[in-house]
Amino acid sequence: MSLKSTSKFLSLILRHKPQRIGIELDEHGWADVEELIRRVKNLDFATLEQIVAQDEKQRYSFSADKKLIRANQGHSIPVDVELEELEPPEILYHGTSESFGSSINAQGLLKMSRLYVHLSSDVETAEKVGRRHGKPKIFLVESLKMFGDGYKFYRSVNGVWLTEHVPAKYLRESF
Ligand code: HQG
Repeated sequence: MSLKSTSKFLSLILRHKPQRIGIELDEHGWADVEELIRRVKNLDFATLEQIVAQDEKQRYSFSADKKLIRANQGHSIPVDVELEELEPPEILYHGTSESFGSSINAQGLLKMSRLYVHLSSDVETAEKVGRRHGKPKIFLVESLKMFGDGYKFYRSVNGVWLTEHVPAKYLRESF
């Protein structure tokens, strides 16, 4: 397996389905490194280190002693990855498919299967995220206004902004 496909498989295990390889995550999303290596074919510690260091989106972190590993964000299973609660910038961006536009305009941004709605601080990243779903469409989120109205925002250690729900009144369509 290439590093990229191994990294994708790790996302599945560490964010969504640890049971797929018969492991459990603790309440903070950590998996035991030795156990993970034992259960994933052709995975060794050096490869894992390389993925943690080089993953294009810095999706994973080791604990200080490198005995544990977790995904930094993106989970669908309920774990508390100790996200940093922060005041957001004035505007954040969400990339989606054009085909979801009218539903999003009606319901706002929902977290769907994940624990949070994922937002980015730059349009380029949002474009890339949107392209995963089809013809991309970008929504601008009036995040500072939301924050002022009491909504909480978090930033994962790899720089993804997260919030539980973005009501439609804080959304603007770009372009
Ligand atoms: C859409 C990737 C209809 C939402 C990315 C999105 C990200 C609605 C889809 C991270 C809706 C959920 C997360 C509504 C939201 N009606 N559709 N009311 N509200 N949606 O994959 O944000 O590469 O769960 O717009 O880079 O696309 O995996 O979320 O299109 O950071 O590390 O429902 O995943 O990171 O899709 O992506 P997802 P996402 P990784």
